[in-house]
Amino acid sequence: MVRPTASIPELLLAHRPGHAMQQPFYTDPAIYEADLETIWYREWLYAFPAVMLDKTGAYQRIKVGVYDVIVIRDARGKISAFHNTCRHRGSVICSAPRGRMAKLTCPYHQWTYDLDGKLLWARDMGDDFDPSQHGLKPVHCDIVSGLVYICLAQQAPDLAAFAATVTPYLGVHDLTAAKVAHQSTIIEKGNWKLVWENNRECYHCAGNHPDLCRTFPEDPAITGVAAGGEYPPRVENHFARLEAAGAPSRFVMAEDGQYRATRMPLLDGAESYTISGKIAVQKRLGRIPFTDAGALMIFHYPTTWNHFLSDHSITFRVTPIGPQETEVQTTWLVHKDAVEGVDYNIEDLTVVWEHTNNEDRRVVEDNQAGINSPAYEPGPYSPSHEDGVIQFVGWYMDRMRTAHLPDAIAAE
Ligand code: 3BY
Ligand code: FES
Ligand code: FE
Repeated sequence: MVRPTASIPELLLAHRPGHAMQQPFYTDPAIYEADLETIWYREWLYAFPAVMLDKTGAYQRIKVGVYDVIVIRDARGKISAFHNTCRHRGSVICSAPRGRMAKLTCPYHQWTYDLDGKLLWARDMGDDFDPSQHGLKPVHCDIVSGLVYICLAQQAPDLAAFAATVTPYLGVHDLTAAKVAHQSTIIEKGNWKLVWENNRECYHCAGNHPDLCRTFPEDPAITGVAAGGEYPPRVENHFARLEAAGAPSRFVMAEDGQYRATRMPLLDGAESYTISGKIAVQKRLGRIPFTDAGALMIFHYPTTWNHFLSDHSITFRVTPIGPQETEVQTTWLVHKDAVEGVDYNIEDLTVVWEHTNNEDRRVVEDNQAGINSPAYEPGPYSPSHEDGVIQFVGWYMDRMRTAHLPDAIAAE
């Protein structure tokens, strides 16, 4: 592959608004590194639903770039996150992706930490050794309506505005009363920004998502970001009906574009993302009084988009693995008392998004492969169908300009 001759500031200045990005943004290891430093190591990152840590000592391990993090529930029920590196000589403490520990014992020399990170025991370290100075290093960790977020920065940005915005929307979905019915983890051979660009439009849906298109409207008003704009009467009526039933629905977006929440109708008569269009889970998760409530869609850059339905909820987590490799983890949540084989079956619950994810993997990989050609030239986005992509690229470019361009130029 041809190495870029341009610097990051030059590439940022060369970006043409309304167009796809220059090739190095999708290919170059130096830009990938800059993405990690500028975005992934600074922003709040969605981890998983809190109900995944259902017992004391249950943990999940999360790797982002060079970081390795343990998220664990302590004896008081508090969920915290720690760097997965022992304060003795640095071994990882948890080597499995998930599990349960009574105490966090390092496998190397058995230094043993409490579930709150405090060092409890270290053998023969001498009289002047101070255990209180050798607790596990904390990682910022917060829970928004049952969804765990972490932040790797020393100083975490504000999460309160996001929490305040989405909490009323999420309340009716009762995510704390959920259990994980299924989880899938796929690797897409494409840059993380291509995964997002693809997610932020449905211009590709009719040509690629036969199963999703049974229930999900291709209408750009549904996926896009016509913020504050006019919605067709069908959508306005849906907002009014759902809000009257106690389910906040109207489109809302962060000032800086990092997140959006909106509850959109599905195709006429459709209730959920199933082949039949009917609900997939008879014992429904959440308190929306009717089944044709559409989908509450929340995204939060750079890690997550979500669909909260009248019967179940689906969260998606994006993790960059390399310049041309991204993990997408999908988690299906159902009511904790819903019984598999009685109230739902995994195949009907998951088939539409398993297919959709696989189709999206293919289009992202094809997109990446074509971009890798020296003949690639950034083309224009559709102003109507791809306004969501323009919005995502705008958010990304803003973050990169703020970090990599001198103030005077970034402000222009
Ligand atoms: O996941 C999303 O946000 C949307 C909905 C369906 C496909 N994608 C464009
Ligand atoms: Fe963990 Fe030695 S590296 S106990
Ligand atoms: Fe798609």
